[in-house]
Amino acid sequence: MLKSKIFVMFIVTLLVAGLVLSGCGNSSSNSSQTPAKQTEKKDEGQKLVIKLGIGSALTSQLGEYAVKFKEILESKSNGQIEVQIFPNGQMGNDKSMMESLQMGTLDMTAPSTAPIANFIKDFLYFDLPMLVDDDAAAKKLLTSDLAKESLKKLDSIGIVGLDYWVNGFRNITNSKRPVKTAADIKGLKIRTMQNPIHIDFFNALGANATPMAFNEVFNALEQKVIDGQENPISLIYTSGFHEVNKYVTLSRHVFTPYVAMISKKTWEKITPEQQKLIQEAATEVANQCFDILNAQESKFLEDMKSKGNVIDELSPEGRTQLQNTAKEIWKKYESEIGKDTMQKVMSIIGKSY
Ligand code: TK8
Repeated sequence: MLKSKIFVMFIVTLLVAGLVLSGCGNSSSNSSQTPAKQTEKKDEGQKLVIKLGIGSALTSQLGEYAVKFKEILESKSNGQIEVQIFPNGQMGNDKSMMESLQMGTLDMTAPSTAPIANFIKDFLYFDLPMLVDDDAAAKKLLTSDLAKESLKKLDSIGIVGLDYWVNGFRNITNSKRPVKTAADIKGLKIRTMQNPIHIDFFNALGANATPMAFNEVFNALEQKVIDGQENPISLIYTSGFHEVNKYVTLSRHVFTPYVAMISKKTWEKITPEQQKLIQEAATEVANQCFDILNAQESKFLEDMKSKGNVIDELSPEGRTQLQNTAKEIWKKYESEIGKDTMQKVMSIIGKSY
């Protein structure tokens, strides 16, 4: 009797151990941050490892793009290329990750165009406020020859631009009050991206624009160093900004893209075949961005409503005020962006100014 009991326990122990071991195996192969298993590395000396750093969480739209990119590239290369994702600004902020690409200490990242404009002025036109009204116009701009030419300009700073991924339409959040008009924005201390157009726009609306890197925003909001910030819903939600900012206005005041980019040092080290696979994977992700983003945003918005966030639209009057202020900013930046480029942008999206 005792013997059979011990035997049963022995079998159960073996089964449990087996389950635990196979479970571990699964989770480590799913995890993007686990370094490749040492034994595997030895067998596959040819394997190319691409380190991709992003500023936001794996659950954000950019996180989902990064995971898609990894899946596509690893499967297309039959496992000969491995993508390791470092989310949450672990590898630095947009600016410092770009600098790491220049030095060759990080392979890939995808910053917003706003901080890119500090390296290459040509990217400034993307951040003009109240310019892009809907997904259709955004798609036209992102797939235009003008946008493709801008990507090529990254070459001069030691970076290869692969394609545009979508950050999205940005919305204002704050802890003080509902924002429906320009008057409601007045006096609010709002974090903006580190880009002169964003800073000028919010200051012109009467806010106290406070530029800072993305990974500092949550703490600054929580400690009330700033009252609010502006970002697409996906980043507001996955960064927890809605937990410290009750009021959300679907202002959609600017549409910002990401640029998926790779270090020129890495690019020149790899084979033309590997380059082709990386380019194709980045473009496949680009083609799926709007679907991924829109699915996330409607889900997150519902959840924010159920958690007690106050979600507003700009009033018609408020929208006109923002549009008028935006037009002043367009004029202000006309010479820096170039009249010719401004005209191209307007004709791509079907607007005049
Ligand atoms: C993430 C940033 C972020 C951007 C910002 O690294 O800074 O507000 O929207 O997505 O690029």
